[in-house]
Amino acid sequence: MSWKATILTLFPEMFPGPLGQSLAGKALEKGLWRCETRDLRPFGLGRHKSVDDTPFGGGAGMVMRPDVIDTALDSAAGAEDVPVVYLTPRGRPLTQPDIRRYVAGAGVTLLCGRYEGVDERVLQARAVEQVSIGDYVLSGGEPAALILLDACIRLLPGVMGSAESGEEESFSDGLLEYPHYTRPAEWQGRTVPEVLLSGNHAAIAAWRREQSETATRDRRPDLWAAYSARLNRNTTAGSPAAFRY
Ligand code: JFB
Repeated sequence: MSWKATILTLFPEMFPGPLGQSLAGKALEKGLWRCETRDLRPFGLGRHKSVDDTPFGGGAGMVMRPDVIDTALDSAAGAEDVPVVYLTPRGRPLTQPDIRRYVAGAGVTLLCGRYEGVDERVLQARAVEQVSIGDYVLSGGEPAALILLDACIRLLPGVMGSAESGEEESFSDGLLEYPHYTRPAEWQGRTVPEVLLSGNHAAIAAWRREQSETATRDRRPDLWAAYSARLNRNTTAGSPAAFRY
């Protein structure tokens, strides 16, 4: 059975969305992954199929009811033994190791909230993983779910072809990527760094490493600190650079 994404959402028509195109779309057609949505609306209560209610303690907005989400998750229980992930600005940051872990399993169940989010109790009761895609505010979990899935799908066996097979890029050694150049060698008066035309592969590798380090130091002090700490640990211990992120 292929890798399966089960998505609980009030907006099932948002899926596969952009993942029906390009690399992910081809993979979907080839059956390398499946995209199954569960509309939350039919699990709503009363004549209006309400999925939300006012927050205890007061405040703005509405909160998605735990009973409604619980029943919806039961119905997705066919997605046996896969992690249930709730995309939320309160979550811990989603990282590439998370993505690799999801890809290693049979799939994921993604809970997409709207309004102010989901009642905390159902998240605790069902051991739901809470993750965030970044420090900015979305209107709901669906775009975050699409991003999580995009990151997973490109790592699935057979999706990418061995040339760029997924993991040889940003973050794989904890540094940002070096910059890329292609033809023409001169464009609008801008040239390509000499070393890249030299054919000297050792010099090219050294230049790329330096570019990666400079970009990481300037743009991502958080990654740089982690990388530096690791380097120090490995050099003071006398161990070679056998580390893989
Ligand atoms: C995810 C969401 C909302 C509370 C709720 C459901 N990085 C991220 N930013 N925003 C979200 C996210 C992730 N992952 C996100 C799910 C929901 C936002 N909202 C709206 C906004 C602010 N506070 C509802």
